[in-house]
Amino acid sequence: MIHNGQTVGFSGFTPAGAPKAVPLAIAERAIAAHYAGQEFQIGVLTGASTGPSLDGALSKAQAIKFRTPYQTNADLRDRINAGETRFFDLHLSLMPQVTRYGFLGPVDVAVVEAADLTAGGGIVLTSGVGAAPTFCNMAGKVIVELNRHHPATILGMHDIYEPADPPYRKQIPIYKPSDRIGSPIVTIDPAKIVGVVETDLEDEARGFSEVSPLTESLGYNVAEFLAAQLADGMIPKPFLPIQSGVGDIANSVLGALGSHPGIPPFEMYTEVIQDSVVDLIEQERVTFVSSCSFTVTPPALKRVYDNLKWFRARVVLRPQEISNSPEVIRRLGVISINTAIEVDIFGNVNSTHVMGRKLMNGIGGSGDFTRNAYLSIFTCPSVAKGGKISTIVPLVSHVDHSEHSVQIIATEFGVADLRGKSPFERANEIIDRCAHPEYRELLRSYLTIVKGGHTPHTLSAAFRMHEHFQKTGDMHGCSWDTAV
Ligand code: 0RQ
Repeated sequence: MIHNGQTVGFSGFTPAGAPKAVPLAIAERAIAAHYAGQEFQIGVLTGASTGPSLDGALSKAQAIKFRTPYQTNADLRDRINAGETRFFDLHLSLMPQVTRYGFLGPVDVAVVEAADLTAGGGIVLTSGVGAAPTFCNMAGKVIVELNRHHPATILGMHDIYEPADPPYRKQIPIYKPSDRIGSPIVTIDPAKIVGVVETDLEDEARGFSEVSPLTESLGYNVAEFLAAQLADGMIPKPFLPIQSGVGDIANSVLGALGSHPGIPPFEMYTEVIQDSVVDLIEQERVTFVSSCSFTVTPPALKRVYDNLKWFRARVVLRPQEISNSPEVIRRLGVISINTAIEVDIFGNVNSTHVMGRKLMNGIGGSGDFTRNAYLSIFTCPSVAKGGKISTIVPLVSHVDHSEHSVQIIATEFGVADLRGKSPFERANEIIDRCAHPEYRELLRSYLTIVKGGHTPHTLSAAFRMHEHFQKTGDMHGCSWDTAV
């Protein structure tokens, strides 16, 4: 049913809710075709990243011609960076919309993981929604992976809503994270369902590293800052909804927010629920979460499924077009917290590329939230690769979030507040509060190379720290001497 050159839309968001058996079968088919000297590659559309059975197996089988919008898989990353797979890095909120607009071409087949099927073409999704409703609507054929690992009683956790396209679009009527505006099921013409594959497979979300002294300090700094903002009246009482990205730092920051005495129980309007949020919901430190997925480890998901009634009253899973909607994010006043690879002294953020060239994961939903947040925060350790790389640099080697959208930077050393500051003031704030002490003098001296101009850049020196690392394997020892 799936042929060379076709485009397939897969359900899920992160490994949560992504199909596993059908992509493995497609990978086998590709390997057999390649062995027989035939071409077999498909376009892979998803909600976000997926797990080893989808991106991993298909990229190992050299079966992915085109991929969008986000990935985290090591094999796929290698193929993208080798130029073998074309990758389109896209804001996640836009994925359903650009699919409907036809910007990515036709969707031939949708493969959707379901917890249950109802009479009349109703699909009960599982732990992640992603762009599944749109793929089901757009595709000519739908293949359902009916995964018994997810209980049918998850029915009611999802809120499926697809906005009309311009010029007929109306406002998305969400005024608080818990508002429900759609249907608990995806409804399609049952005649489009060309196959049902029964499975019993757990989600493939990765675990987390233990909280380290560094992630603990970073989390504490963000929590202290937000508690002080609340006490000063800069954040309205009782508090605003939180969005948090994925990864060890994000997990640790959420843990710190949850345990800080100056932060009251709060709501979240976010795209992923990580393990720490499951803890906080159980502890009633988080009172409600609107999300696109449960990106949690299998033991954490088991806790959710063992206590479904409790969690269904406190969690709604939405399509990414709604969980990441700029309109709703700005209306609700979301506080966004995402992770940077590098930050420059003026507040531009690189979340996606190492040394300007090598893709790490992708922008994900970080841009949807950052640009529209009440308060936009980026976190990162002050150094990478054992201190040989300063994550604070004169100019980022790739721009994902510009200085016009980024308000707060936090590292393990402190928090820089960029609001209302000129480029020169921002540079001093970031260097003094966030840079590693070993790199502070070097960064300060960058500001003195030339005088004048609104933004004190020296074009011939702006990437000197990166160049020095590429030549010597270390940013230490870099100087501006020959740069001007
Ligand atoms: O590499 O594992 O080889 O040592 O980058 O860095 O510190 O482990 O951090 O896992 O939280 O990932 C930005 C990639 C951070 C992630 C990023 C190297 C570092 C390590 C990972 P190693 P850490 P994390 C949510 C919203 C996308 C945007 C987003 C991400 C590896 O958070 O993909 O937030 N964000 N989306 O050593 C060279 C530097 C480096 C560096 C870090 N300056 N130079 N290497 N590394 N900084 C996602 C969704 O929307 C679903």
